[in-house]
Order: sequence, then C-alpha cells, then structure tokens
Amino acid sequence: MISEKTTSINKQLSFEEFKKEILNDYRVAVLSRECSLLGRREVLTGKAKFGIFGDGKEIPQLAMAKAFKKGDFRSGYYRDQTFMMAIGMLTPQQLFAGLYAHPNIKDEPFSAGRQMGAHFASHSLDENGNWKNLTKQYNISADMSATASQMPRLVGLGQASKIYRELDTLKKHGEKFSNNGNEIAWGTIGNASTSEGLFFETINAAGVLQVPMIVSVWDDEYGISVHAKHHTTKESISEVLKGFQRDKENEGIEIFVVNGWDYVQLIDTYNKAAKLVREKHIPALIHVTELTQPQGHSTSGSHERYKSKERLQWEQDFDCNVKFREWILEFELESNGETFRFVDNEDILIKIEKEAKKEVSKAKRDAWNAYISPIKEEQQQAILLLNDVASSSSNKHFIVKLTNDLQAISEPSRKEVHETVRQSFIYLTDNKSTEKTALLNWYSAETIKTQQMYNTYLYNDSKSGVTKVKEIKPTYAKEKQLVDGRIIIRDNFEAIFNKYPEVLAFGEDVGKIGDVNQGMEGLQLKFGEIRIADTGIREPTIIGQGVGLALRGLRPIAEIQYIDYLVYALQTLTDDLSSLRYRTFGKQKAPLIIRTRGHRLEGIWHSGSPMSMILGSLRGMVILVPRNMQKAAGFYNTLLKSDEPALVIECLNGYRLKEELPTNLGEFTTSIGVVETLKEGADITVVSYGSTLRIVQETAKQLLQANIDVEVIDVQSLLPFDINHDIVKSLQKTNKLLIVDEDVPGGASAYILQEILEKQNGYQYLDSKPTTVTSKAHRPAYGSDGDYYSKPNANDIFEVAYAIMNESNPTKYPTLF
Ligand SMILES: Cc1ncc(C[n+]2csc(CCOP(=O)(O)OP(=O)(O)O)c2C)c(N)n1
Ligand SMILES: [Mg+2]
Repeated sequence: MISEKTTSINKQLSFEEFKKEILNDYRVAVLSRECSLLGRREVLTGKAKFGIFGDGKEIPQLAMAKAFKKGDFRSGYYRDQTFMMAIGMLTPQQLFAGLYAHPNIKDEPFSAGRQMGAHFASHSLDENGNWKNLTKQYNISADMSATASQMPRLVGLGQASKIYRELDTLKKHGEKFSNNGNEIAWGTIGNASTSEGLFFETINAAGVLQVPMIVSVWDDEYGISVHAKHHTTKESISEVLKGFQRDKENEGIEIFVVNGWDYVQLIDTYNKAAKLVREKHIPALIHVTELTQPQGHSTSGSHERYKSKERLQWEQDFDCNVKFREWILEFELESNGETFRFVDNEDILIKIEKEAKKEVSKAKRDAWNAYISPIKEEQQQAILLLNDVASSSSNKHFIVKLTNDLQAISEPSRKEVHETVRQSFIYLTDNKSTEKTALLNWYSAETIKTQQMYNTYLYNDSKSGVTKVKEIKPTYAKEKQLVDGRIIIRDNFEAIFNKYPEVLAFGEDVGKIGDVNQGMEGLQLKFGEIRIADTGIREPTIIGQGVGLALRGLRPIAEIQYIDYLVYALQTLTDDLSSLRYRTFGKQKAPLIIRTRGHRLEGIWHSGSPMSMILGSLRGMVILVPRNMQKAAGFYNTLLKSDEPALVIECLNGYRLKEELPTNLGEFTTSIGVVETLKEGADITVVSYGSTLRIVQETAKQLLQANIDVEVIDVQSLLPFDINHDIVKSLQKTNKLLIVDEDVPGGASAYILQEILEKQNGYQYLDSKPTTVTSKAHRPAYGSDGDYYSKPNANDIFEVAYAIMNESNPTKYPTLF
C-alpha cells in the first residue's frame, strides 16, 4: 500500500519523524474514539444529559488539523472533537467537563458549561475583554447546534483575510488580526445540513466574493435517521455543486472529493486545498465521503432502528479508525534496498489503544470530580446550616426531613441543593434566629455565584459598555443650515470612514448608488469598492458576513435594505450574533452594526415595524429606533466607541425631512438607553418612538387645543431601555400612561409596558388604566387608506388620550361621541 502520495508526505520528514507522526495521529484518533464511547455511557447512566460525539469522523479531522494554521478560523459543528484534540485545544477532561456542563470557564474553556458538550470556542478576548493577538492562536468561532448556522459567518471570516491583504490602510489596525491576509476560514458541516438554504447561500456568496475559505462536508450518508436520498439531489453534494467549479475562464469554487477513511489521500487533499486557498484567496469545498457513525447520531437513539444490516456491517468495515489501523499495519516502503515499516506487528497499536482507554477513563473521573466536588461542598454547607436552623424552628420536623433527603443524595446537582434551601424558607417565615440569618446570607452569596455562572455576559457590562459612552452634543454653525436628513447621515458616514479605517459598509445597493436612500451617496468613489460594497440579495449571509468580519477585528456596517427583510436573517441574528457573548462566557464578541430602515411602510410585506419579533429574539443586541437622522448619526458614532452588536432602524420617511446639519460630524454621540422628553406636559405621558412620534407630536398640538397637555417621551433605545428610569418620573407627574406603537397589539407596546409598570414600578403612580394604541393585529393593507385603517393614526391617538381624560374628569372633558 505504498503510493506516490505517501512518499510525497514523506519527502519532508525522515522516516522516523514520519512514523512518530503517524503513530501520534493514531493515538489522537483512538483517544477521541474512546471519549465518544465513554461519553455515550456517561449519558446513558445519567451523569450527563445529552451527548453528541465525533466518532466516525476522526481521520479527516486529523488531516484538516495539519493544514490549519495559527490565525486561521474554524466555523464548524458538533462533530469536530478530534480536530480540536489534534490542534491541542481540547483534552479528554475538557470534553467531559462539557458533557457535565461544568460552569467554570477554567474547566470548560469553551462556554463554561453554557453550551452542550462538543460545542467549541476559542478565546478572542482576554480577562479584561480586550482583543488578544488572533494571529498567534488557533481561532474557533463559537459552535452552534442549529444545522448550517455556522455557514453565514464563514463568508466574513474568509473575507476579512482578503480585506486585510488588500487594504494598506489596515496594516496597523490589522496587526492583531491578520498576517497579510494569509488566514483561511475553515467550515465544517454534515452532509444532511447542506440541504439548508444557508449552506447554498454561503457557497454562492463565497464564490462571488472569492474569499479564502474551505468547507469540509463530513458525509456519513445520514442526517439522524434520514438517508441522503431524501436530502441531496443525486445523493452527492459535490455532484450538485459542479456548476460552481472554477475553471480557466471563470472564478468559482474548487471542489475536492475524498474518501474519509483514506488517510493518505486526505492529507494530500487538505494540503493541496490549503495551499491553493491560502495563496490564491479562492473558496474550496472538500466533500469527505464514506464516513460512518459507529454509535449512531447522538445519545438520543440507536441507529440499528434505521440502518440495514449491510450498512451497519459496511460501517464497521469502513470505520475510518479501522482503515487507518489497517494501513499502518500494512505499510511498507522500499528505499535503497531497505524496507521501512511503521510497526512490525499489532503490539504498539494495542498499547496505544490500552493507554487511550486508561487516559480517557481517568480524564472522565477527573472531570467528574472537578465538577461534583464544589457542589458536594455546597451540599455539606447547606446541610450544616439547615441543621442549625432546624433546631431553632417550630417546623423542625419538616426541615429535618428536607435536610435528610438532601443528605441522601450522593451526587447532587446544584439545583437540588438550592431547591432544598429555598423550600426550607417556607417553614421559616416566623423564624428570627441568627441561624436563619446565617442560612439567608449563605443563600444570597450562592445566588450571586449562580448568577455569575448562568446569567452574565449577555451584554458588555464593563466600563467599555455601550451605555458608558460619554454624550457629546451636536454643535451647529452660527448660521442655521437646514438640509435633508439623509445628508446628515451621509456626511456623518463620510466622517466615520475617514476616522476609522476598520469600518466598512455593505449591502444591497449600498455601493454604487450609496443605498436606496442615498445615505452613502458618493462614498464608494471616495473610499473604494472594498469599504463601500454592493452585495447580492442574501440577507442571512449579509449578516453572516458582518459577524465574521467583526469576529476578526473589523467594524462592519451591514445593511438590510428594509426592516421587513430582517426576518430572512433572523436565524443568524438570534442564534449566532445575539447569543455570541453569552454563549462564550464573554470570550468572543462581534460588534456588528446593522443598519436598516422602516416604520410607516406600506402594505403586507413592507409593514415596517416587526418590533416584537426583534425584541423577542435579539436580546444580546442593542436595538435603536432614532426618530431622525441626527439621532441616528449620533447612535452610529456612539456604537463605534463601544463594542456591542446593534441594530439601528432609521425612519424611512425621515430622509427628506429638513434637519439642522451639525458641524461636529463623526464626533457627536447620542446616548444609548436614555429617553428624551420632546414635550413637557402635565396631563398624560405619551411614550412612543420612531416615525410614529411625528404623529404623536402633531396630535399633542391638537390635544392642547382640547386642554389636554401631554408629555411626549421618545424611547429612542429599546434595548437597553430607559436606564435612568425617566419615564416613571413623568408618571409621577401625570399619573396617566399612553403608549403609541405601530407594532401589533401586545407587541413592542407590551414590552414597553412591562419595563415601565413592572421594572420601574410605574403602576404605583397610575390613576387610570395604562393604554396602548397600536396597529391592528393583521398586516397593514396597502395604500393610504389601508395604512389609515391598519396603523395607529392621529385620530386614534387623540380619541384614546381624550377618553382617558374623560374618564378621570368628565366635567372638564365631556364625552366625544
Ligand atoms: C435547524 C435544525 N433543524 C434540525 C436540527 C436537528 N438535528 C440535529 S443534527 C441533525 C442531523 C444533521 O445531519 P448531518 O448534517 O448529516 O450531520 P451529522 O450529525 O450526520 O454529522 C438534525 C436534523 C437542528 N439541530 N437544527
Ligand atoms: Mg450526516
């Protein structure tokens, strides 16, 4: 079994070094396999909740690891444990720590137990939240479970190399992020997941942009129980993608096909692909076929239920580890009359296998002990405190029973300890003892601890957080200069592009014409086609592109042309971008700014304000709703001084409205999380945002004529919301609340109500029912009449505000109708 490829690998290495490498690869492969086997048992015995492993995919991952260099990024899925072990970023103990969901970042370095096992991430940020030097480390963008969700950001991860290579102005900024753009973005995906639209969209975008990325498809012919014939046309993704294949005339994608059990071919293929992609900046796909699932898909079921006997037998015969072992045993190389072998017989391999078993078994034990010991300590502390408090309690018997039950659990969960303590408080309501105080104090400290374990890092809460950016007010020329709102946006962007070389903008129609409303008019000519770029119509990968670029230290502004199209990208936004900081325990960030426009749009597909969809799914992002372009420009300036992902929704009908042009463009900031009172008034507090505010302001004038003096408050920032609790201060004065919102009933208005009534305790000051004026529940009908009867209008607002006043003082405000 000697091939040319083997000798080509061998060329660089002496045979002894080669042999060492082969045997080490075998060691990693069996170590990883042992982890999968033992890991599954841990789930079946109940120590872990769910397990998904990389068995059957070991050998191609060894090959990928050899071609993966420092500075490169991987964006993959839950099968890549062998790859992670091969690059030295995963120990068996860490894999088990993930399985047990160990909530300590030191033990479980990928997510501190927040993600399921085998979901990996590297640390891009240091302890203070600052960028590390990413060129000096292997980079793993945080895995996700949703199939193909790792694909969109690959576009940006790859494109960043291109940008760093091509833009001289980024040399200084790029020092921590790129070595002349030599980095490859590596994707991994299962065969079945290639059926997702996200996959095809990513492949097409990568082909168009010609970004250095290599996607490996681990093809085991199945997606859980469903065979390839139900997933993929012709049952082969490489066949399907042939139209993307690059050739002499056209750029495209380089496609490789290789059997997943063929170590030699795999190494050759990965080396070839990496050289091509790294040097030439082209995308490639490696279709790795004939892989297996020795234990089936996950711990949730057995594959005997859906695979034929023949298939199961084939999987045993073609198990990549088995084939690798056979190859090692059979290998012979004749050179100068000498015969070289890796091994003379099985003994060395058996030794490696035995050692792997031992090592994994110990790693499992160590991981479990590290996980369970602190909880057992807490259990003992709780028992001591409960025993103490029981003796002073009239409900002693109940507490003793609780304590005994807790004591009887030999390997408790933290939840069981805390449940017991919390239940004991039910029996201690009349207890004033010092023992109870001791128990309470202990529990408060525990709450702080668990809060840090499970509820931190949704946002950047440090002093570099977005709400900490100092306000800089706009300044104006002596002679008032009124311009269309879009000019403020445009000129402010120009100042931004001058100020920050790492900022770039892209989206549909953003490049040549400078967006459909010309907020970037002429900027492509000034700053070039890389920094101000048109994209295809592909919202998920526009966002993915932004995520990937932001992960690599750039400051992208990705445009979604109209807010209604955000729904196309929602999966990437909600699963990836908004959860990124949280799910990596603050070790990664993607400060992507998304620019879009909406509100008061027309018709069913352009209703313009799906705010509850956004608020419900994008916690972890900043959501801004500026009422005019000066406010919007100020928000961009603020966002660039911090590092939070954000969505800025500009008012579509505001671009042509006249506003005063500030002189300190690119400098002035709009504070985030702070409301603005647009009109003071004593009778009713009206809270709104965006375009609807203009209607509210008009109506306020009419209401004044009817002797109703409303206070108008612009929310401006939905996430975070009114951090200074200014709205409740207004309620203290008016005692009445009306929320005007063009989202559906119970949409954003319900969110605003919860903030004011519950979080700010606004209910205390109300002397009439808090009321909302919203759109109808259906999408708005088309046309001006459709809008009038579907969305909140001035008459609605007037009548509702009047009715509130009528109810409180019918003499002063007699019934309208
Ligand atoms: C969007 C989405 N749909 C369904 C699932 C449930 N699911 C998890 S893995 C999987 C099969 C994936 O198969 P494949 O891509 O071939 O990867 P493999 O597990 O075989 O390596 C499915 C359907 C999911 N995680 N995400
Ligand atoms: Mg599969």
